[in-house]
Amino acid sequence: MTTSKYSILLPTYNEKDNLPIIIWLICKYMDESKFDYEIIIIDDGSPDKTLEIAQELQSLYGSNKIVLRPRASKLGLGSAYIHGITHATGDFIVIMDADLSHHPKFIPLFIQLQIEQNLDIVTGTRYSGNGGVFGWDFRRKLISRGANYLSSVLLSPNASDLTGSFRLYRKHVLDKLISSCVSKGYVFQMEMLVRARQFDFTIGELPITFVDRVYGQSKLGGAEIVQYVKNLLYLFATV
Ligand SMILES: Nc1nc2c(ncn2[C@@H]2O[C@H](COP(=O)(O)OP(=O)(O)OP(=O)(O)O)[C@@H](O)[C@H]2O)c(=O)[nH]1
Ligand SMILES: [Mg+2]
Repeated sequence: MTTSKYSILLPTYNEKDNLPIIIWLICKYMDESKFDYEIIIIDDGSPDKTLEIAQELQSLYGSNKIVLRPRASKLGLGSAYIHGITHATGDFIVIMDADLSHHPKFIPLFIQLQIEQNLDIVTGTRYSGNGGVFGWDFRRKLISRGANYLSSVLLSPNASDLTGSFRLYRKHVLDKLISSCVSKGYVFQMEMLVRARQFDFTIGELPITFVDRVYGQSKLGGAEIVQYVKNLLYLFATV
């Protein structure tokens, strides 16, 4: 049994319907496997009042389990992670989406794999083994596959799912990666793995099933795709 503590970062923007379910699931799976953990919710002033729900959940589960680190306005996902990490007290950080696309049942499996192989990073992959994507239309699948294909051609990394964001990091490894990453937006996740290879950090992959967000609106549009490709080319040219 490990004595490590795990800080689970949940960035939220308009996730009031998903939050109670994801918190319940995280606690269920983490309590069952007896790992020490905290959940850090970083809400960016969601107009749907996600923060109020988070406060109710905190009084229900306790402030040692649920830590609130809200910000006043929507400052973006990348900086939400950084903000969360500065408040994390764990030896390991788990990063996941709060929209139920990432099932908490995988977290103990990430942890087991990390322990077995003494890894620096474990990354969920939708594109190898039993991994997969459910609920996406053809367009969305094509974009994700295309983004992964393009980046694997340009960057030839050692991972099959570069754009996924369900991962476990050793704390000091994540600190180092974040301080060396330059990109924002969707490409950020990819740059983290590319830099990890540069620094010779060890990476393990765990096949995950990814389901489309349960409640709320998707915001992936043309502008995000254009930005992704621009950032990717920048990385290609500089890394
Ligand atoms: N704190 C914070 N969280 C954010 C921000 N943007 C997105 N999120 C959260 O980050 C996670 C991932 O964002 P998503 O909107 O699910 O992004 P996606 O999975 O690419 O797209 P869809 O699920 O199709 O909408 C979710 O938990 C969001 O609520 C932000 O600016 N600030
Ligand atoms: Mg999502």
